Amino acid sequence: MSINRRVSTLDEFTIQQLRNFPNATGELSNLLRDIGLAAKRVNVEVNKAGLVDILGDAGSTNVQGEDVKKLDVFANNQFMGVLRHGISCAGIASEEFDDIIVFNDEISNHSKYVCVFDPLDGSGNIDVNVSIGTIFGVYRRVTEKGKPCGIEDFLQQGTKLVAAGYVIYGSSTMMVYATRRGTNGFTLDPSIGEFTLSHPDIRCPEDGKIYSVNHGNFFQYDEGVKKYIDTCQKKNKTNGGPYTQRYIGSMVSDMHRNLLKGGIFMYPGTTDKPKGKLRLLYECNPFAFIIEVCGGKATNGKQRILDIAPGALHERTAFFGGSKLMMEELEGFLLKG
Ligand code: AHM
Ligand code: MG
Repeated sequence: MSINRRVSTLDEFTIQQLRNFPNATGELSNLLRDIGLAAKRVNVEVNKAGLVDILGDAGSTNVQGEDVKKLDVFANNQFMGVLRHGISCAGIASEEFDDIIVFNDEISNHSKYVCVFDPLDGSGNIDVNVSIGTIFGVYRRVTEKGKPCGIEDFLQQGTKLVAAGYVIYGSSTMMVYATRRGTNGFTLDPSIGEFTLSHPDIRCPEDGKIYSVNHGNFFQYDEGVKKYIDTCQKKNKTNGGPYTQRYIGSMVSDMHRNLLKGGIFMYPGTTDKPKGKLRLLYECNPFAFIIEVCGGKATNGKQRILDIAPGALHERTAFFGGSKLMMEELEGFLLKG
């Protein structure tokens, strides 16, 4: 089989994008390619996850005598490793670490960006072969170049994101990333080991018929959320209901499906956890950025997710995001309470 040269690889695409910015240094393109590289390594290990009994369990030694690491730790190390050794990133904040990691070397201190990520979101699903993902966001640092980065580089509002994206390790592996110019999706072609442009200029359908929420928590949700869910289940001429309920329990998979097909994803606060479960920096902000670039909306029920000023690295927030018209219908219910 010959290679189809009409299809751009991730590397080619990011380099082509550079031509739109004559003064660009290429650091963002580099950073995105680094993330693609780490994703390929993680993909190989995720695909072997079902062989854990043969290869050895996490924390044990496998048949080759190597230490086996938990997959989320492995993924974390891969993303941290490529970003540390690349030229574009001054430091990271990861869902896996309590504090930021400042790279603090000559090259990194001169880098323009910092990166936040959840290396393997939904990792509780690994054992049962359900799709999981990596989520990331890129900020331009606000601290002085030439010096180590600091916490203020990471505690920026989502409106300041330069890029955000995710990798879904699913029936095929895809990397999707958004900048203010648009959102593009790349599918990994395993035969050549390259991410290739498969979903150019993704737009989220303005309306949809899928709602995604953990129904088990229904009686712990606010009245407005309960009434909206109730409406989703009813035959309703104005909204075209009843809607279809789809909930994988893996945010990347749920958001990816709804982004392409049209729908709404919700992780509301509950009486036990008023701020819900999802983290603002690593999960909610990147997805809010992506969905907005694609024409949709994301809020915490009271304000736009991207406007929230983060107070702490690991803070959580309720999250509602998806197709514009579905979000507006939901907002009507949340306002009334
Ligand atoms: P994690 O970061 O511990 O993997 O948890 C995040 C995941 C999301 O991917 C998913 O949307 C959510 O947890 C599901 O939670 P729940 O099982 O409470 O519905
Ligand atoms: Mg997570």
